[in-house]
Formats: sequence, structure tokens, C-alpha cells
Amino acid sequence: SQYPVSDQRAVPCMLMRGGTSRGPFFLESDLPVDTAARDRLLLAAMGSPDPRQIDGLGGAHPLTSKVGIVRRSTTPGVDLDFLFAQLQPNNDTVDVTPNCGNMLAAALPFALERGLLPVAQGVTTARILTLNTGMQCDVTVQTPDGQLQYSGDARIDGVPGTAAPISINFLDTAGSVCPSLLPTGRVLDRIAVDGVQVEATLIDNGMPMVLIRATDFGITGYEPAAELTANDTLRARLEALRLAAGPLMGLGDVAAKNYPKMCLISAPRDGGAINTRCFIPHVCHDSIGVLAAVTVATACVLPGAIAGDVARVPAGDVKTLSIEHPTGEFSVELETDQSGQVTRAALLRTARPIMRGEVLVPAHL
Ligand code: NQM
Repeated sequence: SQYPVSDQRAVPCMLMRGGTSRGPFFLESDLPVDTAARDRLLLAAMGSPDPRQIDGLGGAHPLTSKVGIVRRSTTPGVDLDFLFAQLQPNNDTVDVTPNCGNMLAAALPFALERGLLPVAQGVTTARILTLNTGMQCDVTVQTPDGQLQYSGDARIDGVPGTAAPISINFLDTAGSVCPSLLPTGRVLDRIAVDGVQVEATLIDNGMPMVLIRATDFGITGYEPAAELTANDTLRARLEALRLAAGPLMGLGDVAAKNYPKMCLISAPRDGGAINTRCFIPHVCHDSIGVLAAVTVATACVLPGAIAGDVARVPAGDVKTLSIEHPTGEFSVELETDQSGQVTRAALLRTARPIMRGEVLVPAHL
């Protein structure tokens, strides 16, 4: 390296925006093989735990406390393996249990940047296996003239401006972390929270989620995200419900886990299918997670689920559901079979490399 030797260890990485998330991406081969050593390195790289993450790359929010780890896959028919790690500003956890569809959007651009796969002419498609849950998807990026193209006309709410479209086609999302799509075997459950019965749909089509009516929690569902994050009474009730729902969903004690996500639903206001406010799980999301949106859209088409009261679902076997959220909407294309089961979910994201180089962490870690 052109730099002097110091007591800091330099680890190659690229800082990438994936959808509405941001974080460093690493080649698996650049990280320690030992999981505990890897996690110590990631915590130091992000500056966690510290509410401001002042000593690292983290952006002081769960959506900017994320890490992507990529390698060439050895699974037949799969091009890349992607591992997502959720860190936090306020604690020292490195959670690789659930997926992140936003960071996933940056995995293929990163792999092409680092030469893991060849760039094709026109568009480049890769099959990606997420090691978090074993889910597979096909991701397509724009590569006109065999060159990566990041700028374009695609717009996603929660990200300023426009960029080149990245399409993600999910192949098998049902029961990602939970044992099945509907882990309780019911489309609607009644759960006691502080002595009051609350109706909820407990569902996992890519993300474990608890769907409840905003009005059952004393809000309209149209409040700004920051206002809801600041609402301590609401957060306490949501957490009580979350702790009760975890074991029912086959997730065990979820006190220290960042799932299930809690989603307050209400009628759409801007021509969409449904309106949402998601807690991930302690902070209200400024928009909505990718697989969270897929899971909410799935609940909208499930007869008897809680979303049925308020959702406006287009007709047809292939339909686009617009999920309204605090900063706009998220369109999910769902394909359903004869029995109404969701067989495929597709959506649009964008991504961009922000910086390439080395992140420095103390060498003695
Ligand atoms: O649901 C936030 C995000 C996510 C997760 C969260 C995600 C997804 O917006 O696939 O992307 O739910 O913690 O990145």
C-alpha cells in the first residue's frame, strides 16, 4: 500500500447505497473466517455501539448501520452468495438472521465492480442466494456496451433524484425466518396487550412481520415517521405486542432481535393499495423495507388477513400493489396462482457506489 504502516488494519471495501439503505460492502475473502473476529471487525468499522457512530462509517440510524458481504457461489445455478449484517448505533449486535432487500440491490453492482462476475452487454442478470435465509432471487442491472450504468430515469421514494433501474425477482420468499408464511396457521390472531385484545396478522413472505390497524394503537397511520418514533406510549405498546408475537411466530424470545417488524396499516390515501408505518422494530422506517413491502402486499391479497378491511387490491393474476409509506410509495408486482397464493414477487430498486477504498480498524481487534 502507498500508506505508512500503523496500528490500524486496512480492509478493502466499497461504501454503497442499496435502495434506501447504505453501508460498506466486503468480499468475504477480505474478512476474518472466524465469525466472532469478523463481527468485532464490523462493529469497529461501523463505530458501534455509539448513538452517533462517531468512530466509524455508520450513519447513526439502523438503515445506515448495514453491511453487505459477497462471494462467488458454489451452489449449482447460483452466481453469487450475499450475506447481510444488521448492526445498530446503540448496541453491539451483528444480526445476520433476516434479509435486507435494499442492501441486496447493491450486491450485484458490487460484485461486478470487484470482478466476481463478467459484465454482459446490455443488461447483466445474476441469481443471488441470500445466506441469511436461503432465499434466491434474480437481479438485473443495466450494463449498456458492457459497462455498469448507475444513472438513469428510475425513481424510488426515499432516495433523492433518479438512477438506473435494478430489478429484483424473488423466487421463494414464504417463511424466510418463520417456519412458514403464516406461522400460527391463521390469517388473523387475537393477542392480549396490556390486558386488551388486539387483532393482528402474523406473516413472513420474506420478512417476519406483525400487521396491526393504526387506529387500534391510537394513531391515524398518516403521521410523519419521526413523530411516531418519538411517541413513547405507542412504542411501549408495540414492543409489548412484539414480545408476545415472537414465540407465536416460532421466533422464540425476540427481546434482543430486530424482528419481527411491526407494521401499522391504514387505508391508502394516494391511490395505492394500502398505507403503512413500519417499526424496524424500535424506530419508525422513513419508507418501508423491500421484503417488508413484499410481505405487506402479500397480506393484502390474503383473504381474511387484517389488511382486507382497508386494502384496495387490483384484479388479475399479475398485479402491482402500491404500498404507501411516510415518504411516498413502494410498488410490488405479485403473481398469484389459481388458489390466490403468491408465487412470485418482483420490484424495482436503484443503487450506487459512493466510495471505494479501505476501511481502517484497530489492528489488535
Ligand atoms: O425488508 C429495514 C430496509 C429494511 C429491511 C428493516 C429491508 C427489507 O429498508 O427487505 O430492506 O426492516 O430493518 O432496508
